[in-house]
Amino acid sequence: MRKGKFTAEPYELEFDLDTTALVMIDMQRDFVEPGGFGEMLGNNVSLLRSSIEPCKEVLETARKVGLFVIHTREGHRPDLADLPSAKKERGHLTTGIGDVGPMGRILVRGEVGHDIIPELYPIEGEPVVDKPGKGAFYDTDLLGILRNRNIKTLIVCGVTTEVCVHTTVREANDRGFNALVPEDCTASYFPEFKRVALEMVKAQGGIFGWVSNSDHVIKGLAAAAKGK
Ligand code: C5J
Repeated sequence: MRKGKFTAEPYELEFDLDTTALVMIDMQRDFVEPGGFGEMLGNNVSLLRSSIEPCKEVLETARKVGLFVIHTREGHRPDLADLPSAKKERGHLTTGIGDVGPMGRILVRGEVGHDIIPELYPIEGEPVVDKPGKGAFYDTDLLGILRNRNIKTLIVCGVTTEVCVHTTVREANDRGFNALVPEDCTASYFPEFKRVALEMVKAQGGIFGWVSNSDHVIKGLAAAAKGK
């Protein structure tokens, strides 16, 4: 028996450890670390950093119980051939995507700032999905990876709540997955956006998915692993 239930809103979510995956969205240095692109844009990265410890605890438990773990990174090819001009031009930034920022070329694969923070670094066997957009399904091989593992339930953590996490949860919902977001494992530069984004996920009977927290997720995973 590898089945369990997560305490969540709007109601408990039943899951099976063998068909559940943890998806860690864009915990990249440029978004989360002081001195990165996010901070360069004037954002307070400490708001995002509060999610690191809960993410780490969920990740460690997921690894212990043998859950399938996937990481994503937002970014582009070094030649920027996959960067739409609309995305490049948005915001009229003097230093934007592809330009040299504080941690190398901004959101370019292979650069220091594009990489995942050391606290949550992927280990062997955990696929890293590089995504050019906000949603983790758009123009990536994530759907194939999940289907090949018969995954049905996603625990979605990471940053930022209302941008890449929310877009991914919506995409997952439309593709037939049950997605759950542990609220302390996600963060936004704008706390009000985080609050509303999570309200939207669980509204109307869970129109996009479920909201829980790291404690409930850890307890749910551990109990399922013990067959309780
Ligand atoms: C943003 C993300 N905020 N990972 N990316 O541009 O949410």
